[in-house]
Amino acid sequence: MIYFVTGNKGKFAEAQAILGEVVQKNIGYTEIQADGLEEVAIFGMKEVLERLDGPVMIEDAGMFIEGLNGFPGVYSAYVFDTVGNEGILRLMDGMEDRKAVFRSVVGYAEPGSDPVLFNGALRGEITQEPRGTGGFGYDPIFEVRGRTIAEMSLEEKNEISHRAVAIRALKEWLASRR
Ligand code: ITT
Repeated sequence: MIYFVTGNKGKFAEAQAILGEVVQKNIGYTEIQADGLEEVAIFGMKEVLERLDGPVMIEDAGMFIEGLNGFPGVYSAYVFDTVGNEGILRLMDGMEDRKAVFRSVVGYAEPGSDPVLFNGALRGEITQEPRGTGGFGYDPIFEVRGRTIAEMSLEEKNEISHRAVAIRALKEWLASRR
């Protein structure tokens, strides 16, 4: 069993559908203010390894909007909690370039071993209006080939998502060691 340290149920459900053997641990960890998701994940891994005895994983994600020079990026959680999807749409009012990318960094480690990181990305566009009721976070305003992620089932999201790519890379890495 792998302990997945996250407070986000949606993330956990997506990870469980891919990995199977995971347990959610909602114990939190310090998300440092850094320029990249990798740094946040490396710092977080050290902290969770000190507190849990067993294989552990964390995942740090963010949405990077090209026309806003990568905003909200590493501040995605703060921006979502403060102004949310409506705030993003207002900020982008009248903007033509709506390209954006979701990025995911998964950190994994076992006690006494060095953490390993896996990356995933999903390119898409920010919609004009929120659509759909599935997923979580920015999913209703993030469109891929005509549909928002919130209009997809969990299975469909897992076929393409940033998180699924990173978690499948972890899964393959684990299998290659057996
Ligand atoms: P943790 O406890 O795992 O940190 P979190 O929800 O704080 O959970 P992140 O810091 O990784 O997760 O996420 C940053 C923000 O981006 C947060 O507001 C999420 O809702 C949002 N987000 C992350 N992954 C997403 C996805 O797949 N679809 C839509 N929004 C996502």
